[in-house]
Amino acid sequence: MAETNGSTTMRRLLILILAVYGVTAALFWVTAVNTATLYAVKDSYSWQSVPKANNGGSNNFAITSSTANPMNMRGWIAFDMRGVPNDVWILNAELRLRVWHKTTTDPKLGIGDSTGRVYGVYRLTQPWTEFNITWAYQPNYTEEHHATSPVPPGQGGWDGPLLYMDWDVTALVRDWASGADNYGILIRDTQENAPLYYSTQFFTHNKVPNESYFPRLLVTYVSPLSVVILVAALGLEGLFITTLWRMRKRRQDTSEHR
Ligand SMILES: [Ca+2]
Repeated sequence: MAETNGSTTMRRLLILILAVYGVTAALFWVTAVNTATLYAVKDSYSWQSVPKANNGGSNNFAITSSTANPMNMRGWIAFDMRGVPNDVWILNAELRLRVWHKTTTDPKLGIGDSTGRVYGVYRLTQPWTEFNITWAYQPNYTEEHHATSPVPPGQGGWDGPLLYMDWDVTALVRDWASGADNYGILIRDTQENAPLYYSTQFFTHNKVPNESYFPRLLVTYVSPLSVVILVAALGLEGLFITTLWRMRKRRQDTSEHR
């Protein structure tokens, strides 16, 4: 009989622990973990074949790889990081671009399907302006903490379907948070000068109907203070549960010895 009581107590205790810790974790996630959506503050792209042209006002930009004209194309975007508070811990950062149009296979025209092409995102190390940047006048960038992603299957469009391409840029955004100058990013095909013409066009923040078209950075962060509060809460709850357990045990021992 004592054994049955013991296992019932154990089960109740386990449920209590799971409930208390589960509620705490859920509360923490809802109240302390935030995601900021930062839209592009400037974006532009350039053609290698027209090296002195600026496309800062275009409603799209293309990332292209090709040895033949119009050759390679690269894009540049910047975000205002003031949308993320100082001194927070960045848990995750994701770059998200909405796809307008991808090239599809046409061997006669020397065009390839851009699905699966790997595009890299690199941290810029020099300033630039939206309406001055050109292929001939590009800011430098670093390979450090760069991110890569394959072009997703499917096709985009002005009226949908909604197709996004994402990069995990957590390490790159952490560089900005820890003091690296934020000049924005470069996006380019990691294998430029392809024998076929591969191109993916994305929407920009210019001349598009609304923000759903804009390039964006989704930054998920938590403040160190809320982590301290979480650890303290879990500690106190642990203490509370241990005390309950000890009281139960003592009462049980007393009744068994009667
Ligand atoms: Ca622009």
